[in-house]
Amino acid sequence: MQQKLALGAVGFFGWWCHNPNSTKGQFYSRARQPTILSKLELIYHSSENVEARPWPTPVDGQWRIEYRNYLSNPSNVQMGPTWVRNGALYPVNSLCWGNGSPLDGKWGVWADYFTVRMSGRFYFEEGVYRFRARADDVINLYINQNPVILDEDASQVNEEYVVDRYISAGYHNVLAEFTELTGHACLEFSWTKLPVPEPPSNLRQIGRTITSITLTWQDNSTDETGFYIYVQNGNTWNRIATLGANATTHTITDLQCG
Ligand SMILES: [Ca+2]
Ligand SMILES: [Ca+2]
Repeated sequence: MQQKLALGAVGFFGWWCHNPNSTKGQFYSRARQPTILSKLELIYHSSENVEARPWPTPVDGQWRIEYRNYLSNPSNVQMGPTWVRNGALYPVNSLCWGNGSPLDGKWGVWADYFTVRMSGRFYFEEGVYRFRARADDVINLYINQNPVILDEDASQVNEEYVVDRYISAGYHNVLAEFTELTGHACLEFSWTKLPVPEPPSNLRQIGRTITSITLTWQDNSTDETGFYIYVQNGNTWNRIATLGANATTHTITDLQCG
């Protein structure tokens, strides 16, 4: 159920701090004097007034975007979200706020020292994906809580990070955490599924001794990073060699007559 609050200009200039474990929300005025508002959990700002409404629950395939302030240093305590919404980023996975506060402060964060936490559960086909990210100031990207990109040097802005990562088929939790320090604020990140290289063909034996065989094959791909050689033992395939790109021959040694 929605509640309309007659906070007017006071609400417009303030920001909200919400404790997710509490049924109370805290409103901070410009002077940072908290006023406890009972049973006010979830907040939405518009240009004319302030409404309380449930923050949306996460939806598969959508970003959940949370804005937060923090106090002058990333290591300091972050405040609760000032604004939460579900949906697409706009433009896709790319946001720039310039030097001012996002949406002139109507999302409750300052021009400096704020974070944007973007999380979602997205479906991936099996494959190798190329993740890219850059930010002014910091972007960290996680898949299933495992770091994919860690932008640990906040003094370097807008450097591009590119990481290739195998992703199994199914839903995976993606988390992108952006941190703005001062000045201009901008971030972009994306992922694309890399094409699968054309498989080799015409595998054949071209030499042998009593303990070895030499194999060759036709290399049909121009975008491979290498070749794996597997040997079948019963129902199990064991990888016995890793070769570089464009390899077309390999000698398997230490064989025993059986
Ligand atoms: Ca900045
Ligand atoms: Ca090749």
